[in-house]
Amino acid sequence: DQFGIQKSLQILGIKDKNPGSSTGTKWIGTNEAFFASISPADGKEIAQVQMGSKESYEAIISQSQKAFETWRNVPAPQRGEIVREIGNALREVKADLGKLVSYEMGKSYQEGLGEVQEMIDICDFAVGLSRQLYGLTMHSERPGHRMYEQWHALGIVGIISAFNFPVAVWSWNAALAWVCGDVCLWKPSEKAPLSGIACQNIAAKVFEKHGMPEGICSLIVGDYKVGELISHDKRVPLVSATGSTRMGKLVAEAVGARLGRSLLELGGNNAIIITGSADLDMAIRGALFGAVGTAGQRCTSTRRLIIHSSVYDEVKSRLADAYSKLVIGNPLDEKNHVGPVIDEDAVNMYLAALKKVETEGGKAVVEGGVMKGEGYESGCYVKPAIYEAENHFEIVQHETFAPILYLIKYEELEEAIALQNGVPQGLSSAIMTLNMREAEAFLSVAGSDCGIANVNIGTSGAEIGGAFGGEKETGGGRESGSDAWKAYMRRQTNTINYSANLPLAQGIKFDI
Ligand code: UN1
Repeated sequence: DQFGIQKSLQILGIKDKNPGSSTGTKWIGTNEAFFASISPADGKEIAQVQMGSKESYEAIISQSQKAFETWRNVPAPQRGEIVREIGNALREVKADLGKLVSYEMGKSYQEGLGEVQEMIDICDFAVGLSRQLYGLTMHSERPGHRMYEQWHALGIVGIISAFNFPVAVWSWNAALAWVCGDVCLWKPSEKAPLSGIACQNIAAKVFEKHGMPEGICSLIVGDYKVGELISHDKRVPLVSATGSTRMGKLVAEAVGARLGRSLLELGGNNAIIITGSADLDMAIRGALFGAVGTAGQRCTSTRRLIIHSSVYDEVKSRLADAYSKLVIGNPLDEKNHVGPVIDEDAVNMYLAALKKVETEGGKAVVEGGVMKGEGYESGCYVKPAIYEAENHFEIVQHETFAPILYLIKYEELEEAIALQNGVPQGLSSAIMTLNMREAEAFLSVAGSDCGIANVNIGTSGAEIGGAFGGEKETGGGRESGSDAWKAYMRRQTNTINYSANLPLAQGIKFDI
């Protein structure tokens, strides 16, 4: 146990066999099977987790409904105080939780730490927000009348998160939802359930310490079937789902059919435009981290480089050179740059994509392949690949969750923007340029159509202070910073008459 995994598991309260359903500090056993969470780093079983069931789901929902009645009446700044303590508890275990995330999901230890930092940051943000859940006041058209709006808690928020950010995305939702007065039911990815259980242990302890009822933070481990329970359930007014566009459409359909709300953060197909005036040192570094960081498994990962013809050859050769220096290996070993993808299915999708890009006419700049030999026993380590391709290729239009980067050449900026926008997804985008006209054109209404558009920064690694999410097949949801909190509340418009008359709006006369 070279990296001290066992000690971290112990600190995080992970046992050999873990029930997967919880209302907080109470864990609920089911009749469902236990399954192993396998680390893609070394292929070893970390621990076992039990699937939730229809019964454990029902138990959680009824406890959550009760808890909501208490929690919504706790003043928002006091709710913020509890979220502050959750943030502090996360600070204490940052190294252990970062390690577990790295080991269970396969991202580098540095990125595991970064993910926990993102949780701490959103807790801080939510604490401030707990005193800033502002509504507007309006001037009434009627004398002796006052109008204003207020924001009320919604109820149970269902959070469905993906394996690639197994803890941070939950916290973006939960920290905001809690200060808004909602209670949360989380279905973590069944590909990284232990990271979820660790977070559940941390948050539940804080709620318990404050004498809060069970049911404010709940968790249920399961596959798409549990996801279906959540998305079809009228008792869950908001479902926040992160994952594939395919999954998001199913969630949106089910939630929409009952006129519930969904908040979707789905696939990206993110490009960096590298213009003729770009600082190429920065462009290469930005592209490199964006494309190979998290082994290409961020929804913000850089998948396409749209490069001006005047710098195309230079960018291509410098990238190939940088790729040749990448060290692939155990993500917990800090000398490695690239860890594994999540599982064998992901390896197969990567291989299928490589095959597809070749049949469509792509040309390899850096060849891919599966790593073999010592240190790669899990079978989940793949070589980051680069292909020259065309934007219209079916495979380029598609989000492959793996480190495959496509190079596309352009002549005019307008064309580059059209290529950048010419995919079904609309999450993140970037331009590398020192030319103010190019930068502003890219940011203008006729520029990038994405939810995130950056200048001289890569596509991934957004800060929590901004609203996170994207357009088109990315699903339109916004999480995290700015005014994303509004999605977790219901707005109520109030008109108050303090006059002795009852005039109707729009000057309507109605006398008897
Ligand atoms: C995701 O990949 O689902 O902007 C989230 C980023 C991270 C979050 C990514 N802060 O890359």
